[in-house]
Amino acid sequence: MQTNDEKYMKECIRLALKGCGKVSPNPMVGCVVLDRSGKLVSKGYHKKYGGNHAERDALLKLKNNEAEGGTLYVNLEPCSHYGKTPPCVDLIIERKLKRVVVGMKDVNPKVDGISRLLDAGIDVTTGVLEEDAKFLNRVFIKNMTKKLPYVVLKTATTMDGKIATANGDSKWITSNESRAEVYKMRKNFDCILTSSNTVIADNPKMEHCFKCILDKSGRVSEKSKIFEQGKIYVATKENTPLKNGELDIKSVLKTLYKKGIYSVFVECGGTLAGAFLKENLVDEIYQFIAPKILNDNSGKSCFDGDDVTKISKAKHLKIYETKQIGEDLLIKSLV
Ligand code: AOF
Ligand code: ZN
Repeated sequence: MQTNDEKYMKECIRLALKGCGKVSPNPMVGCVVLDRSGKLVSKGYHKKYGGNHAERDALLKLKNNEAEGGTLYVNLEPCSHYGKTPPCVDLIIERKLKRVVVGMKDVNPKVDGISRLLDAGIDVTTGVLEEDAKFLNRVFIKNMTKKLPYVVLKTATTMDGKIATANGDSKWITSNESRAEVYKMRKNFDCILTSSNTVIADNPKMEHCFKCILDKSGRVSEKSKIFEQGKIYVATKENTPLKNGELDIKSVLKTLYKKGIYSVFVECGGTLAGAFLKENLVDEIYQFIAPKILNDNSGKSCFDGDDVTKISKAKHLKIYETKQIGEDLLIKSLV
């Protein structure tokens, strides 16, 4: 049974999602206002980066006294700082709300809205559908707390986890439909990241506005198709520190973050994918699985690594979505 608070918080999250793809690097936020009799009188959401916050959007639709004694629902702690807009808490206090229900506390260190509301004598309930609120803004949380882009790694494998034969043949493991889905997915990220190995082996075009190639020794030719379009940042040993003789991936991600890249879609072979995973730099995996079995243990695996002798040492992911695409299966999981 869901409570009333949960019902309205769900609505906040639904409204927040309307800002998806338009508010980055800000969080997605939705807001619902009930008047003192408990009637839903206004809704709002954060529509675009730099625009009004959800609470302001919802409250400004009401007459000055219409929310007095009422309840405001919002999936993220209302802000208390002057950013691109004035503090939402000031408006909430001014409009004399009686109660504020919050999904999650803001991870932005500038924000301390809950204590401001409590000081003003407003009742505050926090943590309603907190897990859903955190899942919604997982990119924002990663950016704010780690100062790193959110990383999603894509892989396309046979049912026995192979991405190519031993001599590198990989075209194609998954169906046309899956590959079309990948083209669509790329648009949801600020950057596609790949390795020199992939560029040299497959010569992919990887259409996108911003691409990053990890190419320690400058082996990739500028005549490769990937250079035909979009901006490209090539990480080499000249501009990136090394770790165990390889480019330090975390440094590359830090550099990308400083360039305003908040999310990265990694498409590469088993070597780099394995390194990303081992360094705990992957937030999510999108795995396409084709109904094919290579049946050859010399085939290339999707995640290379060293000997692991105990299953208890395996990375344990959390699947949050599965979908059939053409004849393949797409599994999305949190690492
Ligand atoms: C809210 N509601 O709808 C959003 C919030 O630069 P600004 O003024 O847009 O402030 C951005 C910060 O404000 C952002 O990092 C986050 O902490 C908070 N965003 N807060 O109460 C909203 N978008
Ligand atoms: Zn605000």
